[in-house]
Amino acid sequence: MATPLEKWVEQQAALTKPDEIYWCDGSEQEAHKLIEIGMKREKIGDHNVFYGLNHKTWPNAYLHRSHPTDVARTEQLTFVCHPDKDAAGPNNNWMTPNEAKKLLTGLSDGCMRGKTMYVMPYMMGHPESPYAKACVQLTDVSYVAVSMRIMTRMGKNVVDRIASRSDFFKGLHSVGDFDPKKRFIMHFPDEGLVWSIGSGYGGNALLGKKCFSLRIASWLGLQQGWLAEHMVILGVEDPDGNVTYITVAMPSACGKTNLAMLQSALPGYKVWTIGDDIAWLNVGADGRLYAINPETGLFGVAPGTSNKTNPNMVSTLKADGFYPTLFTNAALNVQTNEPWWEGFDGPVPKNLLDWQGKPWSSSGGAKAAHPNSRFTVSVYNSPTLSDQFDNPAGVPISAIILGGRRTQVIPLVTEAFNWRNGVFLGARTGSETTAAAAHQVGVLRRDPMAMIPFCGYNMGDYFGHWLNIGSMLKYPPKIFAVNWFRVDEDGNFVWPGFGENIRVLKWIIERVNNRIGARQTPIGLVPHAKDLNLEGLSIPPAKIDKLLEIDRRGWQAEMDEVNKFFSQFGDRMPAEIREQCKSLTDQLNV
Ligand code: GTP
Ligand code: SPV
Ligand code: MN
Repeated sequence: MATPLEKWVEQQAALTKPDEIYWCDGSEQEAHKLIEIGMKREKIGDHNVFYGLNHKTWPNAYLHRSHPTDVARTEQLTFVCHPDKDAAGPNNNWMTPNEAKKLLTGLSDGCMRGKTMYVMPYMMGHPESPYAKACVQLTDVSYVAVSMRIMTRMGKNVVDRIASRSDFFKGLHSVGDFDPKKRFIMHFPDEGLVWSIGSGYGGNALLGKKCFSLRIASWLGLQQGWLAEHMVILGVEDPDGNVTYITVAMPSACGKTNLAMLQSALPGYKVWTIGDDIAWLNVGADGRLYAINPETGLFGVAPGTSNKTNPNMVSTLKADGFYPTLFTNAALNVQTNEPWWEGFDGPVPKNLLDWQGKPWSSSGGAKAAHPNSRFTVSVYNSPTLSDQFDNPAGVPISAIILGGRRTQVIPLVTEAFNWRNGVFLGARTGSETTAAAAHQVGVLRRDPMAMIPFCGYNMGDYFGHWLNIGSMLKYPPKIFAVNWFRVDEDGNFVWPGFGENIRVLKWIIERVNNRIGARQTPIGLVPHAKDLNLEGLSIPPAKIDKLLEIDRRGWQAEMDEVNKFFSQFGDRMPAEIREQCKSLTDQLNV
């Protein structure tokens, strides 16, 4: 008798019609076999897409080039298909499940002809964690199979675990013919199903990541009383050896990975990495909030990564680990067969191919590496990996940071008055858009809790859910906002960022431990300049004051935008958040 899993795979194969079906076992040999197949067989047009790199300097590393129209998440083609439109909310594209399935069935008919269908059983979360979820993704490209093996706990044992159950989470993925007009990333939250066609890139194709672990999981969390968030999880060790666990939400390409692996500029402090992108947060029996990272890999932004900004990441990328490391859409130094990107160490190499494999010259003004070029690397390669990474229970969280990329107005750091005010602080967050998604870069948009592209249901309900979680916590974490991205009149970043961000984390930890005071303002608590350790930095005091000032006019304009944003959600916006919004607007207007 076929199991529900086997039946489901058969049905998808009947629709997509692959030449072969291959069940992945997650072994080392298999990863190398899949890479070999990718290097030999996979093509876009008549170009190869997968290449070995110089294994003397970049052990076990490979370069992948995606289709030139397929270089970032496509939010406009991403749908959340609840039966009821209001359940999806104004923050999601929506279709009825029937309509969506009809469309996708048409596009998927025979889409794997001539290809292999890879069946990938994987866990999100440690298998022994009560919070872990068993999933199966199907795909027709080896790049996705190799990437999923780095990003998740993939293996045969997951099939045994699913056994005769039918409640595993399903993902059907095909690159189709890469036609952007036939590209859709569709979610069916009630069925635990993601169906994605036409894209082989990142969050569109690695369905365990944003699709399952945020959009579907956030919906599960709403039903079951937990939170799935776009957050880093890190431990900060102080000079006495005490470790404080913190989660940090920031929109895409706003500094999460860098923060998760921060190399402290202050002696005696050390950051331990648990996650760099996704946190599942559960209320523990002791009334504290516990975080696990469902992933096992880092899908990080390459440009800007160097020994100066993030030495721990360079070590991670160069480690000769068990899993291969993939670079996607980086430039290639043909002389040395090494990857390269803007902001990497040393002078710009002479003989570069750009991210599409064409000879590159700096004179054209175009970047050699795509601005959203990325690496996929195992978190187990990281020298900063926390000893709690595989703890099935997760780590207890003392502070939550909700950030964004803002060149103006938003202070370096702010503390909310309490959890409920923290929910408002997160809800009012905006950020300037980046190259992580296909849209205009540098435009200010509202991005509450960095979840606007990832919340799998109506965001009005989401704020209510955050308030409820707060009521379930006996020891709610303190909530903060940070902004590393203020610029001066010349457009230069005022705050040095990266390893220097430890100075802000130190202030936060001292606030968590009630060791220092803070200045009360209408928008929250901000540091007294004297409480920030700025030793060794050469920022003029006037600039620090600017980073901590309350720009009343700027805030008035900000609250106009926030009011407009909130009003879209009508009555689904909790009354309490609307009242806080009104009260802050009134205080700014006196
Ligand atoms: P996603 O993987 O898209 O979710 O991104 P992320 O939030 O993990 O962002 P990441 O850490 O990869 O950083 C994105 C870009 O911001 C890179 O080019 C970094 O060099 C830059 N960046 C990160 N931290 C800082 C900082 O503290 N200051 C400044 N100025 N830039 C930063
Ligand atoms: C993001 O865009 O937030 C990412 C990259 O982490 S992706 O996996 O493409 O979503
Ligand atoms: Mn992300």
